[in-house]
Amino acid sequence: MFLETAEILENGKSLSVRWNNGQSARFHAMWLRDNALDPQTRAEGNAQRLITILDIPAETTLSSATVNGIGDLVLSFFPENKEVVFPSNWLREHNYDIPHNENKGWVGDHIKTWDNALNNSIPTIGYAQAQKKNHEFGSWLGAVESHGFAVMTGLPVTSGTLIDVAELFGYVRETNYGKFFEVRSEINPVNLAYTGLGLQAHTDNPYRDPVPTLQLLACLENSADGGDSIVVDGFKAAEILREESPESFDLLSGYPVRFEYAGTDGVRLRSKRPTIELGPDGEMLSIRFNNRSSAPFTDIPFADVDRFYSAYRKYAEIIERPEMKVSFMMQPGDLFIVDNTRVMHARKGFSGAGTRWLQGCYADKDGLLSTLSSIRSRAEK
Ligand code: AKG
Repeated sequence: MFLETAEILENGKSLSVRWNNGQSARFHAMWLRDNALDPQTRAEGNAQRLITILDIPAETTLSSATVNGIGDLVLSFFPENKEVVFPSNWLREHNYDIPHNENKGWVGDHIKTWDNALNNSIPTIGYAQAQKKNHEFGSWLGAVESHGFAVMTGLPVTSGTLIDVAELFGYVRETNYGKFFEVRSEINPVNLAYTGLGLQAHTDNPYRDPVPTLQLLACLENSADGGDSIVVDGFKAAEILREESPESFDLLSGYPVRFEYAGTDGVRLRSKRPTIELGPDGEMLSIRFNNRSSAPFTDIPFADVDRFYSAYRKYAEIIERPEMKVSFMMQPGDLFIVDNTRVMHARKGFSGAGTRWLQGCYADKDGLLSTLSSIRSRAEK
């Protein structure tokens, strides 16, 4: 696609362009100057910006705007008298003159919320395939981005292999639980996860700030009775809450709650964040939900506490609906990964003569998304 016209508006404070498909957009002179692509503004190679906002004159306007022979935009900025070319496709990809989402709790197009229909199509890859870091592995990472949940099978049943999985796409986040931790019944557990109790659907470690954004759990043994794994999409549950009770959604996104962990000597972790965290533009950013590590809520005005508890209960009830739950039984060599800012995991209680042994570790989404993006751009070449 190429540009056909460019017209200066507001005495040079902005301009309007039109592409050959009829689409048009406006851009501000200040925005264009700040985002200039020339080598004095952006370093060649790493593309980092070489100037600060203070290097741009506050009175910047456009003194001329034309379309060149290949349909790109050529601009002159006043008072710097600086000429900059903007490729037509770059402008289209960075167009901000578009309708913006005004609903609270919207999710981007890259996010697909789900319920238990996902039981029939859980994104899954074999470990051997993942190690090739090819297109299939890219699709699996893409599922972690879009669904916040995916399964890997065929791992060697040896201690620590989950670290090798995390290192296929990023970096392990080491915590007070170690580089990885054992999830099995213990006599004096430092965490209720290390017992045979059932665990309500939760996001992990909400008492950290920032929370680990990914959790991996790998199975080494599973011959106990019970212990089924369950995952629930916290964004989907929040969407349902917003639909069924907008007031509850506003309460859970409008007031912070507190979390705390003090189960090990020398460790005292605390955080204060909302259950449903929204960005300043209303985008749903994350969920923190964990009955075991909730601390007393002391930031909700007295007058709103009853309404808050009723909202909190509604959200918990939605999470418990059978149609929200994807359930599966982990077998030795299986691993699952969740986006810990969105997807909750639970397990049924287990007992009996057999053994259930999982190992868990944390990692972060930035590394995963960076690997995904580089696999995708390799595929485009
Ligand atoms: C955790 O380690 O965070 C758990 O929730 C344990 C899950 C399980 O045992 O299946």
